[in-house]
Amino acid sequence: MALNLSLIGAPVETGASQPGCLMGPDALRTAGIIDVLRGLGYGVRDHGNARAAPGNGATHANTAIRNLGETIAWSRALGDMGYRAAAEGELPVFLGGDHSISMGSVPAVTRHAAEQGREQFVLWLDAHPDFHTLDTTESGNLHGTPVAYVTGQPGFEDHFPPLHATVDPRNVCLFGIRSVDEFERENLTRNGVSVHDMRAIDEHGVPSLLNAFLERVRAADGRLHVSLDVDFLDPTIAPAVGTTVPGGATFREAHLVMEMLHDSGLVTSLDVVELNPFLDERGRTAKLMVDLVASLFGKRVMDRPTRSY
Ligand code: 4U7
Ligand code: MN
Ligand code: MN
Ligand code: MN
Repeated sequence: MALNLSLIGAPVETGASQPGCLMGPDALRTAGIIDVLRGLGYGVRDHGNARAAPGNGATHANTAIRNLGETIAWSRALGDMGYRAAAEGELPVFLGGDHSISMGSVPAVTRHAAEQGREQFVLWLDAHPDFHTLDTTESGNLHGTPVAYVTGQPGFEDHFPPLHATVDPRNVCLFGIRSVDEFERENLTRNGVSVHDMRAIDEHGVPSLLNAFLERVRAADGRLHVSLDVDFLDPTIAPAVGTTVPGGATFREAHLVMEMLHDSGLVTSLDVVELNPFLDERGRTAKLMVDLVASLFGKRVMDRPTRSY
């Protein structure tokens, strides 16, 4: 892992139905993310909260879509900032903001990977696949669309910034899934996306499923972006999210994922998204997210021989 982390605050809530994610980056800072990462030995550069140009009033034939122009502007701004951080050799950590920020973060790192001749992989830790296109979203909430955009599904090209490189859908692993819309189910299979739903995690456990994916990343000498949606976690431990779905990852499962990611040494960028501090209980979800990020960057209970996966 790179030694310098670039924190990019993305105060975005225009992709979600409920307001509040705007406060996410500041809540993560209040919960101590900078000191925790410095304490683990990293150089941390906090770029503060990004700003986007005003929305251009873009519209779409699907009139359910909300805040299209604003989301396009955020994709462009975060795409530029993230690309610069990655090109300077830092490891970008995007502090959301709702999940539409990944329409900037993932293209940014995928562009950098392509320029290095490296393949981009994405681990999507989420209750939802976020695989709607502009034509299929019924809620119109664009935080349900980033995986479709970054893998080059049709219909985005007339609206969103052109992608320097797309992520091969077969290099995407969705993990923790338990709320899938009909269109998503069919299209995920057609595109060869790996989907590990909660049933798969119950039956096989975190280690075998995650190790298989990490081995693929390693074999391809790929770069790995991790996108952590708060609703990956069970709502009983992480209430501060607008889209709660019961039956999520436990405290122990989530920490194990983070610890395995750290031991792999493969992670090259991260999103922490969907934290809605307005819905939190005395900062407990914000603190949990910071603790998970700490585990991903090397916090451990005991030293142990590093296992190579
Ligand atoms: B999140 C949903 F219908 N699929 O499109 C939609 F269930 O970033 C949810 O994962 C999207 O929180 C959830 O609105 C987006 C819905
Ligand atoms: Mn999501
Ligand atoms: Mn989700
Ligand atoms: Mn959500």
